[in-house]
Amino acid sequence: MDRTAQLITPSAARSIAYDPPGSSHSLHVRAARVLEGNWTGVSTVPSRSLYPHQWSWDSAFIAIGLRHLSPLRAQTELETLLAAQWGDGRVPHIVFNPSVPLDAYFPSPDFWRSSTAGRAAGAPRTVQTSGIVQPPVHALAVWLVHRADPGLSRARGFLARMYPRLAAWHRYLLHRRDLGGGGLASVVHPWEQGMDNSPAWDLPLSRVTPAPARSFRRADLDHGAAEDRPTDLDYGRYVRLATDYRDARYADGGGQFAVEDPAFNALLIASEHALARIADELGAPGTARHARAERLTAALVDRLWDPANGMFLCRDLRGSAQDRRGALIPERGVSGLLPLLLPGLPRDIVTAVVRTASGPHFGLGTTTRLLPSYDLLGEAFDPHRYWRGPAWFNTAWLLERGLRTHGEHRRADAVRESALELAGTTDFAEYVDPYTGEACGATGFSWTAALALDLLHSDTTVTADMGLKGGNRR
Ligand code: 9WN
Repeated sequence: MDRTAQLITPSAARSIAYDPPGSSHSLHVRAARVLEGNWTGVSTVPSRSLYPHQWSWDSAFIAIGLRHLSPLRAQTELETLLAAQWGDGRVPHIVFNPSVPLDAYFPSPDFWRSSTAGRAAGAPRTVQTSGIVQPPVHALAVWLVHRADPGLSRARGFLARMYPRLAAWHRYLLHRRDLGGGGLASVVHPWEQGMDNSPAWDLPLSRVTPAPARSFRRADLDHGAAEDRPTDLDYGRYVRLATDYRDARYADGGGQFAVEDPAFNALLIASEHALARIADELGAPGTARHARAERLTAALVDRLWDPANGMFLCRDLRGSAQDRRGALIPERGVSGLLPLLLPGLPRDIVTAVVRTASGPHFGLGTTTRLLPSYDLLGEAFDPHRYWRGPAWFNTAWLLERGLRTHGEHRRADAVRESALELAGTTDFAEYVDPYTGEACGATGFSWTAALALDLLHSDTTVTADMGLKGGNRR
């Protein structure tokens, strides 16, 4: 039923404009093949070589694209992830595939020891997972997947089964992870925020003593170029933070790293809006959730908006002892532009964020081909090293959606065009040099293919807030 031939047919013709010269297949067909090749039967790996398990926010982005090929598969992707949820509500950042050898990825299940070290926090017994989380894109993905085929979704009770899990996930983040006491969720490890080696983490990470290099073996360097990946020093610190968290039985609040991040919280707020729509659909009015999403938007502005920089910044909760709320980290990362996604963002902030994105620090529509992950003028900028400059397709997709949400269609069209073009010319690269578009990291990367599909198939002619506040758009 679900074979590539069937997955690739609908609307394939729409991608013809993005096919590189000499290519015999449309972008739609090629993206579908990537997702087909990375499908394991119950979920999709981000990359066969570099990331051979299921990742949390990857799966949400992947499901958003998969819904255009197979709504059933998209539902299954999210169901598999949420089946590995812990009793305390956290959704783990990796769900391990038991048939993959332990040395294929580091840190492996024997590092995290979820079923023993995570027992008090309610880790599942039947599946091995990591103990940290990733950005909460899931309610948004569930909502968009439902809208792709509401009949199938209702017949399978998709929303009714997902809703309590998503509600518990948001509860975990808003209660156990409100480490700053101001209503926002904190991340306790750079991997949680998803932009692993962003220069925004350099300051908070500088206080962390790295684990000795001989105490672990990186598997990523078997597949990725060392100059495109985080350094050994970064890895030593990632390992120290994860080890300490595990040894504290994954109890929250005690770690050395605690940061409030704008993109993580913006995705949580967008997902709160989505959860409100899901509640409406299930006949339990989501008004209170919409109101909560608006309150969270106000908290985001209150705690992380920096008018002088015209963008949101991260707050380092373990920073200055004098400032009860911690200090804002003076680094411009792409994360600080992504609250544009929020329908309730005040107009003056929208204007300032769009100006910053289009200015010299990010070069949108001027010096860059795709939105860089970090300040082009920042001291730490490196066009090839992971999240320290390269452009990623998930952030481009989020910006495109944000621009459309606020009626910036011309700019959104330009982001869409270049993301589609670069996805095609780089064979769905993991990330690209923001100036030249040269491929970096893995190719055949799942969220690049999935989000290219979504951009190909989403309606660009109407205001697209992804139906978060009402209406019937996909
Ligand atoms: C650690 C899977 C993940 C993405 C992250 C990206 C990278 C892992 C790694 O790959 O992180 O979680 O090994 O570097 O930074 O955003 O989810 O694609």
